[in-house]
Order: sequence, then structure tokens, then C-alpha cells
Amino acid sequence: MRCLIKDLKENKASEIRGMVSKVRDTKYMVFVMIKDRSGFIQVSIDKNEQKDLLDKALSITTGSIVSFTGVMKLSEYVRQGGKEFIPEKIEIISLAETIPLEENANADTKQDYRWLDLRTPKNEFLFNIQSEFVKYMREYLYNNDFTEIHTPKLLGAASESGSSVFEVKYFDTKAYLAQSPQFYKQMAIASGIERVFEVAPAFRAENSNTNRHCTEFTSFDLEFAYIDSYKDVMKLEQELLTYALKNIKEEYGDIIKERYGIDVVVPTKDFPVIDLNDLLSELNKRYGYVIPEYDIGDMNAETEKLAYKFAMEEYNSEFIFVTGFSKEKRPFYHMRKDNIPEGFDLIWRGMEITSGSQREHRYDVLSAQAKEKGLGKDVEFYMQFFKYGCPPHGGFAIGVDRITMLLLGLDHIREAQFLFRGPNRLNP
Ligand code: AMO
Repeated sequence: MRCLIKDLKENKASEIRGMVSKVRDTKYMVFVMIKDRSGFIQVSIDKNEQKDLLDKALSITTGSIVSFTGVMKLSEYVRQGGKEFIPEKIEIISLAETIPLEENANADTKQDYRWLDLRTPKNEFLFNIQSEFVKYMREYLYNNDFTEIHTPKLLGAASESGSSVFEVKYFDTKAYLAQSPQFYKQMAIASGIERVFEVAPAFRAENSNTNRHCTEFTSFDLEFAYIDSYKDVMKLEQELLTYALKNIKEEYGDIIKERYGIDVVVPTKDFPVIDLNDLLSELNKRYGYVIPEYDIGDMNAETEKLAYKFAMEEYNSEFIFVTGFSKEKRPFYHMRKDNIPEGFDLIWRGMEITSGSQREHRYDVLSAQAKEKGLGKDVEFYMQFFKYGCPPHGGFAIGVDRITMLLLGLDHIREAQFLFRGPNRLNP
């Protein structure tokens, strides 16, 4: 029976199974480093005393899957805990060919061999960390009466905007891949569920090759009812992220520092909130920044970067909420007050991680706002959700890939994804 490396007891006969990370052939000994999900251990084979195992030991290659039966010994000569494993039996379960991925391979080759790239020490805990981060965000929501839902990703209409949507053949007709669960999470509110969330893929047909965009990403979406203002939505997001960061720091802070050289910073005060116009005049005053004409009323990558700089300088905060976007730049479903959308973006470490808002739940107003944006037939089904009673509500979406990237200080979003999908990348 397999024994995990962490559970090995001194001198107790056991079988360990795992992946070989290194083989070292020295004058008197062969050392095989083996790793399982609980840790790693050095397996030591004495060339003189264990001649019967020698051929097999020497045929083991890096990456192979092996089983060793033997005993664990404590030895003062062994580093990292002083444990070594002395085998009596070796079985090679899956022999690996020479690994074709060099340490300094370029980004494209790393993607070609992503499963090998994920074996490297830097990536070893990547998905444990991501998974735990999402776990804590979920946990926070469960603790606050939220229900997880699963909405369709195949849609009959091009939802929010036709421009960045993927069209797929659907028998004799066309379907579209969901850009966001926006309409359906709001439908859940109209169904009376009150507080919902979903963690699921979102698809964007954006032909942009930046370090922060992909064509398929994981969206952490939520929506909740009986809010008084979009400020309630921002408050919930602040609490959710603080909760997740606090737990991640406790559990993985040291590993993140060691592998990625970056601190996990747990916010200790409210995230600052600034109106876009005020932000732009601050950025102008401080850094001489002038936003290009076509981005007026919105933010761009440069504004986001400088907003972070400003937030650190002024508030010592890695996060900053920006409000007061122009209605031309925001979706029709945002509630408006004095013609200004009641919504926000959240910037963390120089990048937008969230958009959110209070939604317009009044059918007539929503209808007029859709018309103003030139949206007709495509949103008809969605408009129906607001005809038969719907409470005031709001919500937001966090890009899971982006928060992973920022948490670990990675240069490109593809390093934070299990498998990256971009304009030029559909495989493996
Ligand atoms: P938005 O379009 O701003 O809002 O998306 C929300 C968040 O999703 C992430 N994101 C992306 N991540 C990687 N690649 C992309 N191409 C990409 N596009 C978006 C970002 C972004 O902040 N329905 C609204 C949300 C809401 O109001 O609830 C929406 O989809 O982190």
C-alpha cells in the first residue's frame, strides 16, 4: 500500500510512489529525489551493498514515475530534515524520455509543454495557491448566505455586445459563447435567490496581445439583492478580498515570498475610493499625465498603473476603487444617478481586477438605457426578467487569472492560467 512521504516512520517498511525530480550518480551511491503531493525525499542506493538494485536505479530518468519499497532512516548526513529512504525494491511505473523543456525556454515553448513547465519549482504551488484563494472567496460567500449557481455558456443571443463575442455553429443555427454570466446572475435575483455567485469560464473575442488579456478566463461573479447603493457592493468586495488575502498570507505567505519574491499584503483599512475625474486631475498634477481623447470617461492600462502609484503614495493602499465613469463607456444595465453610472472598477497593483455596479432593476429605465445603446432584440429575453418583480441589486466580477498573476507578481496572465487561450494559442 502506498505511504505518503510525509507519513513515513523511521525503520518501518513502506512503499512510496511518486515522480523523480533528480537522479545523481556518484562514486559510491546513486541518489534519486522523489516527490509526491506531501513532500519529497532522497532515496539512497549504495553501489556496493545494493548491487541487485543498481541497474534499475541507474535506468531511472528525471520525470519518471517510480515505486520504492523499503525503509526510511534518519541520517545526519542528509539535508532538509535528515530523512532518506533505503529501498529494497524498485519499480519503474512510467519511464520518462529526456525532458524537452530547458529552464530558459521561451514563453511559447513553455506553453507547448505546459505540463512540464508546471513541474518546475516556481510553478509547484501555483494551483494550490490559486485554488485556496478561490476557496477562501467561496468560503466568505457561503458564510454570508450566498448560493453557487451554474449558468449556461452557450447562448442564443450575443449578450452585452456583439463585438467581442465568439460565434459557434449550433446544429442548423448559431450560438454564442458567454462573455460573462451577467444576465443570468441577474435572472437568479429575479428568481428570488437573493445572493448568488458563480466561478466559471468567460469568453472574449478580443484580438489583443497584452499581458492581461486572454480569450478564455475564469470569472468569479457574484450578485446580491436588497442593496441600498453600489457602495454596499464595494464594501462586500473589500471584505471578500481581505478575507482571502489574510488566509492566503497565513497559509502560503512564506512560500510566495520564497518562490516569487513578493509579499502578500493584507489590507488593514478601507480601500480608498476616488472619482475618475478627481483621479485624472491628481495624475496630471503629480505625474503630468493626460488621458488620450478616445479614453476619456474610462481608464486604460496607463491610467491603471498610475492609479496604483497614486494609491500607494497617498493612502499606502495596493487597492483603489474608481467610480464616476461615463455612461457611454459603461454597460446599459448599470443604474445611473444624474446620468453617471453607479458603478466602479477596482485596481490592484496597477491593474483592473473587477468591474461592478448597482444594476438598473426598473424595467422602463432599463429599457430606455438599452435603446440608447442601440440594443434591441438581443436583450429582449433579459429585459423580461425585470417585468414581474425584481429587487434592487448589484454585483461584480473578479478575473481569477488576473488576481493570481498579481498575487504572485507574474509578468503575463498566461503564467497564471492552467492553459492559456489567446488569439494565437489554442493548444495544447
Ligand atoms: P468586465 O468585462 O470588466 O465586467 O470583466 C470583469 C473582470 O474580468 C476580468 N477580465 C479579463 N481577464 C482576462 N482576460 C480578459 N480578456 C478579460 N476581460 C475581463 C477582469 C475584469 O475586471 N459583467 C461585468 C461584471 C459585473 O458588472 O458584474 C463584466 O464582465 O479582471
